Amino acid sequence: WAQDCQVANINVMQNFDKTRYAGTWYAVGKKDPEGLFLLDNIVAQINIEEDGKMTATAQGRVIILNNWEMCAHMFATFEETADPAKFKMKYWGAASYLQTGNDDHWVIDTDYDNYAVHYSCRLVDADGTCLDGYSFIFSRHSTGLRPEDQPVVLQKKTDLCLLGKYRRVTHTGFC
Ligand code: ODT
Repeated sequence: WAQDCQVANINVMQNFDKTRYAGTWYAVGKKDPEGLFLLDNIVAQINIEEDGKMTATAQGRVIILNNWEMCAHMFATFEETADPAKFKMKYWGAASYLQTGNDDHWVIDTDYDNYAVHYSCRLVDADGTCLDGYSFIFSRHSTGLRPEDQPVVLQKKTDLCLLGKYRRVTHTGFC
């Protein structure tokens, strides 16, 4: 069996429960997209609104205009799709010069209490593989993944054809 790396064949979380996904997540690993935006100190807060819709806020260190370092405050709304683990995420910043966009937000795997593996392909190539995408490894703990979660996450990185493409996201208290 060979990995085909087709975006359409990526397995996402089964029976995804957004209410259990809610709360604070610390990014501990990230595979960057082209035109990287969030650098480190990335913390996301997922909320479930009274109407049941998922929203989020996030912050992270960014560098804009080449050398202006700041903490970006970002907002997002999520549109549900036929698959409960696949969302469309519309996002924007607290300031107009921050990034805006509409990305896929796929939950690949999570135990809800410790780790989550996120994936977003922005551009699917003609051969069905991802030409430009990003992925976050989230932890409930700012210190990183628990040792017992590391093999699970490693397997998911491999499944996503992104093994070796992640960098560690540090939390220094900048944001
Ligand atoms: O850093 C990059 O280059 C790619 C990331 C761009 C999207 C960042 C927008 C964050 C929107 C607000 C909050 C959402 C939280 C969701 C969790 C995961 C994705 C950031």
